[in-house]
Amino acid sequence: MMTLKDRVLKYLIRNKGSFVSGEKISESLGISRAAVWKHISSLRQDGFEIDSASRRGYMLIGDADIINPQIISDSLRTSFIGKKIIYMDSIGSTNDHIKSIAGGSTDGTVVIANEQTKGKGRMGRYWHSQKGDGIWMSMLLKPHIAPNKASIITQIAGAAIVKALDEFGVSAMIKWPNDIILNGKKLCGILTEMAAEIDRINYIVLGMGMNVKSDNFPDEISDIATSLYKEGHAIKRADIIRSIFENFERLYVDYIKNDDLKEVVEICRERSAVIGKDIYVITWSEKKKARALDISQNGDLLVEYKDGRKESLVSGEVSI
Ligand code: BT5
Repeated sequence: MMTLKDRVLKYLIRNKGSFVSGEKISESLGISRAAVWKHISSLRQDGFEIDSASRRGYMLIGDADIINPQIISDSLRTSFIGKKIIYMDSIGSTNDHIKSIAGGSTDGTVVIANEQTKGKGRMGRYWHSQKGDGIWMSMLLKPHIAPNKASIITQIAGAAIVKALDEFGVSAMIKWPNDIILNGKKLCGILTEMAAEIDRINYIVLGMGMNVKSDNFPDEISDIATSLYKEGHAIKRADIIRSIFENFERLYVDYIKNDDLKEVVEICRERSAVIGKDIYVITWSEKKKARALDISQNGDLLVEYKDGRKESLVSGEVSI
């Protein structure tokens, strides 16, 4: 349900750059002039730059770097990804939140938070998600594919993120399977979780965390993490989110509808941060030296160990 404040914002977005009178807004939305004024003040507090002039009314000038469902969906060109956006100022983890509402939510629903207090990485690791600094979001997916075909969704997300960043002149790399790297440091991490029966997926939660405006990181990650800001890019979070949704939907639909991974594999190969490099393959019990050879047609990482044995990794962890 769109709140009245959202409807006022939508009205201003539609008329961005020109004044609309308080009277016109109040008539169109069926609310009092006082209510219009109250919502405008509240939008200003959220960070929207709204000019006002007597007798002319209100004009939206800028939207700073605000993550707002209206701002994101206004020019979004997707058919289901991000069509429903739940925004929270602060939450434990967007992955956990979307899981708690997965049963009653539609395919493509997204939860976005301005801050996560218990952001999660893989295998119980943490994800630093400071307020206002990044994109912390999770998508709910309900594909009709076999559970063993789900791990590639992490690569699809990686390819979509790289493609989205390309649109803003940012050339990032993918460190298989779930890291997006910029200038050798981690810009973004992907956490894919699944609820399934033996032969049926109930749902998949695709979490993405991207450092956008972060200036300082905690000591333990300050050497390995970076942000768009630190690398000299000032891009609005809403614009990146929109582009991720659009690129992801295209690549994801190709896969679940047509079993077509061509573009994804091409991107993952071209932008791989590991192919041709000596890496370590990390398992619960050991850390084995290997050479990353290629990414297969279905997104697996092909490696060759010191003893000449080759392996095709479907998921897992590697370090450079
Ligand atoms: C990941 O795990 O890279 C997956 C991160 C997914 C985060 C998103 S945010 C929205 C959604 N909701 C969640 O709760 N999570 C998802 P992994 O490969 O395990 O990497 C975790 C490691 O990355 C940590 O152990 C740190 O070393 C490092 N790290 C933590 N926070 C970071 C950050 N903000 N930027 C770069 N590196 C970070």
